[in-house]
Amino acid sequence: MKSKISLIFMPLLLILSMLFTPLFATNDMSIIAEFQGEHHYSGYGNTLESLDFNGDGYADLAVLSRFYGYTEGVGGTCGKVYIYYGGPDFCSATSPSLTLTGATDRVIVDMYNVGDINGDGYDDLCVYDYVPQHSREDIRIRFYFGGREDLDYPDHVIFLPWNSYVLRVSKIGDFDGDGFGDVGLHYVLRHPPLCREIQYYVGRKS
Ligand SMILES: [Ca+2]
Ligand SMILES: [Ca+2]
Repeated sequence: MKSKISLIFMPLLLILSMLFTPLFATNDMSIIAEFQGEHHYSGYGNTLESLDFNGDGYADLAVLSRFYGYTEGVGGTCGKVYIYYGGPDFCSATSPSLTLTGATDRVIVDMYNVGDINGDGYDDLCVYDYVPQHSREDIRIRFYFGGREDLDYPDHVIFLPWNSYVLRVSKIGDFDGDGFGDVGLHYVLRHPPLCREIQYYVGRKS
């Protein structure tokens, strides 16, 4: 369990190079940009992914605010994804170009750069969410193909078996050489007293 100190209203610093030097020492280390979450305990920066989502040759920054919507003593966690487009003018004033907000009954838990899984030259993003009931049913991973102008609807959805949860969705490249990027899915299937870890690979056949 992560301590609350990791969840508080902390700025997210994007550092050009650390090289074991103190963060605020006098040296040539440059801070590219500084962002912070929209409210306390939002978990902004809980996950960061770099991908070229709009296909312009510059890496874009995807940030997960894992506890977006949470109010201490009340709850209300939804989770939220922000995508900031990179480029020469990227700085602290850069606003997210795309956002995706979860819901209290469909909480965004994590996100992953899965590479170019539909072979169109744009990097694609995977978002993992679930229904926060005791059964943890309706585990879902949604795929958003890069190049789109919003995140309103996913391009592809995979539902996992009842009583499972995702450990990791991994970018593994074009594993079978068909021109489409493939994805490694690592999840746990909980059927007490047994608990099985499962890994399988998904990809699109040409
Ligand atoms: Ca880009
Ligand atoms: Ca793509």
